[in-house]
Amino acid sequence: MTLARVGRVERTTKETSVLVEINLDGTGKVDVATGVGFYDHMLDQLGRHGLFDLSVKTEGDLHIDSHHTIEDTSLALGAAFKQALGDKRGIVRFADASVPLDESLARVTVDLSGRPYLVHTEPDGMAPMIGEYDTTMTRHILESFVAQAQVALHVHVPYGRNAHHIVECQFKALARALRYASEIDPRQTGIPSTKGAL
Ligand SMILES: [Mn+2]
Repeated sequence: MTLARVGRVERTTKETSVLVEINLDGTGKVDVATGVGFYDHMLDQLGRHGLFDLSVKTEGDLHIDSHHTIEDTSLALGAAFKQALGDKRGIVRFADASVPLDESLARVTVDLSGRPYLVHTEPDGMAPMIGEYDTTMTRHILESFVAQAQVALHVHVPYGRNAHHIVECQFKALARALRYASEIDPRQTGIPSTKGAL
């Protein structure tokens, strides 16, 4: 009997209150409300294309700006993802995914390594805002996720023009890469590391 691969993280500070629940073996059922419309749209992509069941509820200090709300949600999401992976027995571990969105392309490579590392590139000269979403937050979201999920993550957008497309293809490719890397490999009976631990 395998344990359910679920994570639940509550994170409360003076700036935000976040609750994230994730089931890695879900069907892409998503219920997200952060108060930042475009970010909700991105988390929706993450759940649907990752085939995770994902619930995110954040109440943040949006009267200041959306920074804390976005960052703290990503920290909690990373922590919940790590919790859901458990000891990583039987997982695929490494994966990559390329996803185009019209004129933009994202390439994401991940190692569920236990070590946080982010490499991120995207085109210069992006529009600064998408609705209430500051486009410089994409890297901050990835940094925050990586720090808590403890994964090595490489995200590249070699080309793209529309800011909405550039950001959205990154979340879609991230979803796919996380899904493939976290899937159970039927031939993998142990923890996929020569160290014996991840
Ligand atoms: Mn910050």
